[in-house]
Amino acid sequence: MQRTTQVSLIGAPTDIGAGHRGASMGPEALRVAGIGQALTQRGIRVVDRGNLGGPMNPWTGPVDGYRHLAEVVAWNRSVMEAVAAELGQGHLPVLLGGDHCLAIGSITAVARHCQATKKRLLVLWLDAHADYNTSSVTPSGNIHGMPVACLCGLGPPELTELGGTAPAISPDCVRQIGIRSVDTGEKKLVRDAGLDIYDMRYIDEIGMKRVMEEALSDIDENTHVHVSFDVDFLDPEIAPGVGTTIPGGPNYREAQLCMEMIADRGGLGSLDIMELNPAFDEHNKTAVLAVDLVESLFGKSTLMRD
Ligand SMILES: [Mn+2]
Repeated sequence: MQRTTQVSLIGAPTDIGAGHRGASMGPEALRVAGIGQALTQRGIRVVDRGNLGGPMNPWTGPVDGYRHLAEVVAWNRSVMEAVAAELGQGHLPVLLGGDHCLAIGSITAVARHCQATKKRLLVLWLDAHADYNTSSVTPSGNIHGMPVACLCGLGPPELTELGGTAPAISPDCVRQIGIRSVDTGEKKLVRDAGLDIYDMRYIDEIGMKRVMEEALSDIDENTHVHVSFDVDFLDPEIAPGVGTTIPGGPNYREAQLCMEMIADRGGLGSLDIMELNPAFDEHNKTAVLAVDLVESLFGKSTLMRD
């Protein structure tokens, strides 16, 4: 990003697509942890747009394989419109989630913006999960396990066609990093789609540095980089404040390096910070860590180099 680019914070306080209640408190926890001030201190102009509104969580079971589909659609439509409005003004939208189903709205907006401005889109999906479930293979019906599939055209038309036509994106513009939990039926879908997955086994084997070099290798000046940061990407030892903790994630240094290398490469155009769940957190420490990592994503080096 350019130093003069305005960052717009957009809160989406809902857990409509999640399997646990509480991600609805994520936006405020990120504000309490100082997300706005941290970016302002980096010399970035930050405007907090406040929170979007939407339907309450009815907390009902799945219908035809989906929980709360109508409410998920309503929230995603308002996220899509808010993100599109910021991009249209040349701002860098930062979506404060909220559960990860909202990435459907966010990335649909980003994809349409890239199409209109003839930019190439690269989505970096930092997550413990592939989020590539469909109604026929999902164990739970929770739509936060489905956003990547929906964006790639697999899912209910209300979500796959949120931006008008499906698919919103092609699987080959997605790089998934940190993956360590893929459901049985989901594995086949992920393979069939040819998703580019840098799982924890691969990170263990070759290290975060080489993983990020590979994942970022084809970024050029015309690339819009969208980072969709699910806080459960991080190891639960350092980030307990999420609903779906999976052991064996990146540690503090690996996560910092990941963010720093994205920053070094340039091209960041939009960001989601998702699934932070204060109900599971300890004195807001996961929110503080997320803010720390976002600072690195915006160019604050933890090393003695600047
Ligand atoms: Mn996720």
